[in-house]
Amino acid sequence: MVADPEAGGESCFAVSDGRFSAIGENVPAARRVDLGGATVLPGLVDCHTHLVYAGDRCSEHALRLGGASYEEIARAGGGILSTVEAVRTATETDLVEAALPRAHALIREGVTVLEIKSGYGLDLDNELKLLKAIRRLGEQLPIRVRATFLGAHAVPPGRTRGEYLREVVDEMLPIVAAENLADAVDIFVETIGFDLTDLSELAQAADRHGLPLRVHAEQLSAMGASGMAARLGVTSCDHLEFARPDDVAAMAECGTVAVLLPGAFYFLRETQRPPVEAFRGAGVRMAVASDLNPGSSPIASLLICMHMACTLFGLTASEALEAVTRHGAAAMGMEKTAGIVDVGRPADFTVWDLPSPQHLVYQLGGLTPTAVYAGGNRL
Ligand code: DI6
Ligand code: FE
Repeated sequence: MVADPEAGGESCFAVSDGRFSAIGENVPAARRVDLGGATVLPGLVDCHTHLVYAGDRCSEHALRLGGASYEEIARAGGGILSTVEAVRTATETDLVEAALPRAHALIREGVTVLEIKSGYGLDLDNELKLLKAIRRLGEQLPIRVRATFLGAHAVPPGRTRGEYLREVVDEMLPIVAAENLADAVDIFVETIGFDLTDLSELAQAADRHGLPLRVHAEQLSAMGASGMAARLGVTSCDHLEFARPDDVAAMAECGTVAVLLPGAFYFLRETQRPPVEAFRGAGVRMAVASDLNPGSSPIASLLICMHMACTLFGLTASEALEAVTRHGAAAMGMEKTAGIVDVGRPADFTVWDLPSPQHLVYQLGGLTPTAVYAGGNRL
């Protein structure tokens, strides 16, 4: 492949057996593709989505436009629980079919690694159904899909928090792990979700099953979950609008990735921004993801979220690009296998007819790569 002879960077790279095999000036190749001076970037990584769900929450959006808050709707039995009802009546095939167009929208923008969480089942059978749907998407889509078990997303009706967490830890997680249905575990720590004791219990359980933990932390209030989670060894803390200086310090010390989700911030019309300046100053790696879900971020576009990370949160263009490539990969513990063009890595890359990568966060809407390659194959 001949990439960008004028740009002063590497101008050629070779792909063999689905991996980058050489990068340089004049690499040998059996077949050459001239990319005509286009900009080549790594395949994009969307490291935080909930894109397998049924139904929609359009009427809730109308309520929120009329002044109701996300928490008020959740406490009145709407919110996540209304999607849970829709998921429980859907079949695994319904879920796969509903998710496919959303996944394809991301792939068209250049996403080649996609994380998807469960969390709308909230009982054993329905959480397994979601995770199996995610595994099926992984088989059907031409990109890498990673599944995260988010049984601890909300407390189902009629149960106490403690009771339900026991079920997640003692009944669901062992089966999820034994059937290899998840690559990571996640928990929503929030006043309308789970607390710090639950976080520490789930961390121990995930560890026993050899699964990495991630955490939804500090989205709507400051609970200190991100600092504690960092010390517990999670790979990423996600959301983080209310993270405090001691949380940032703990994440810096422990090498935890901060996953910023500007789509949810925008859609919920939040005003408290994550402490980007502090993350930058402390050297915390920042990722950006779509959080694609029906309630707080019905946004099937990682490029729009990158744009919002710049305009709403103050990331620079190059920070936003790293956020959806290397750092997105790191948030999933995939820093060795995704998010960068390097010899030996899977040949996931995107080709753009743009003067520079900065244009990705300049134009809003209507941008697509001219080609997307995953594992060396053109999609
Ligand atoms: N935080 C979020 O933004 C999503 N989950 C979470 O814990 C929202 C999920 C939803 O509202 O359906
Ligand atoms: Fe989320």
